[in-house]
Amino acid sequence: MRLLSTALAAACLLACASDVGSDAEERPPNFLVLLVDDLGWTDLGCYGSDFYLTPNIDQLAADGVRFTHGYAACTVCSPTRAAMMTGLYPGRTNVTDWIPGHRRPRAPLRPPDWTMRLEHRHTTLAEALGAAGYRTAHVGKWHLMPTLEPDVMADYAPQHHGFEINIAGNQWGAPGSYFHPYVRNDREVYPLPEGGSEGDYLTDRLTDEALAILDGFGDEPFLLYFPYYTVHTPIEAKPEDLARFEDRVDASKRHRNPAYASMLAALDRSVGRLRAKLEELGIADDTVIVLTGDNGGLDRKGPDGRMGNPTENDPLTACGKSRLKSPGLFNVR
Ligand SMILES: [Ca+2]
Repeated sequence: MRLLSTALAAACLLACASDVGSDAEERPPNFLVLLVDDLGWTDLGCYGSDFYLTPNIDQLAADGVRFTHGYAACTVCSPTRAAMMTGLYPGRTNVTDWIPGHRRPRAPLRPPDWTMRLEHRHTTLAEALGAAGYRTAHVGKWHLMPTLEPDVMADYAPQHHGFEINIAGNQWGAPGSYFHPYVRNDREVYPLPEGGSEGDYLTDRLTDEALAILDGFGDEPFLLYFPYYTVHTPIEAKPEDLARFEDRVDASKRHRNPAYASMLAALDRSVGRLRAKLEELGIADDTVIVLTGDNGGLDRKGPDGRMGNPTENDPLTACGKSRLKSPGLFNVR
């Protein structure tokens, strides 16, 4: 498994994109890029969780490389996603806060003049690989569209940034619900092919879509960018997973949120299914898999210093933890 600086990861892939096709006899590698939303640095078994169970991701780590000193490009969603797509740090894309951003009139530092969308002047990973003959697909959370400019918002969707297929990529940073039909208040998961029924779980559904895309790509080289909505709020678990973890909660441990553990279990099953599909298609050895997080775990402590909701990042700081945080700045603790 490869956990590394998001900007560095994108830069590496863009470098690969410039090389592919130079040797007609050599098959260019596929890229499966898995971005987990709000994944904490100790939230995987292979990174030391004492509660969450992630056997498939642990196996990926055992089969690959762990990057133990990598850092996300920013403390919130959109800047890191722009970095993933361009290989540029947030200061270069000017996407320095989540879209549409914080409003903190009493913050001690004035926010920079930042861009609430991924501008088209940047070359994205999908555009670079598409130009090199790759099939390209986006499945999951995009969060790089200008929500405050509804007339042009759709012009910044994944399909206008180089992806030939877009499933579920839109302006929202979180689903309305993880359960079918995935809607709450004004938030919905779109575009999404019709189908599904009550009880269906979003992580499973998006994985189904990703597997179908892999089937459709056949022998062609591909970039499948799968930025999961999970494990971002709302913290919603499948009942069967929740029952499995509720009995294991131990207040003395670092991690002890059974619903969050259940969301990680669903994520882990997704990774297992994707790897199984690559094996089934005979392309596992031709596919580079990158798994990383976008900004660390959501970690809000209560007044007693104990974990509030939903995970724990100590001894590192986390998004939402410091009152001094300002757009474009890393947390000050
Ligand atoms: Ca995030």
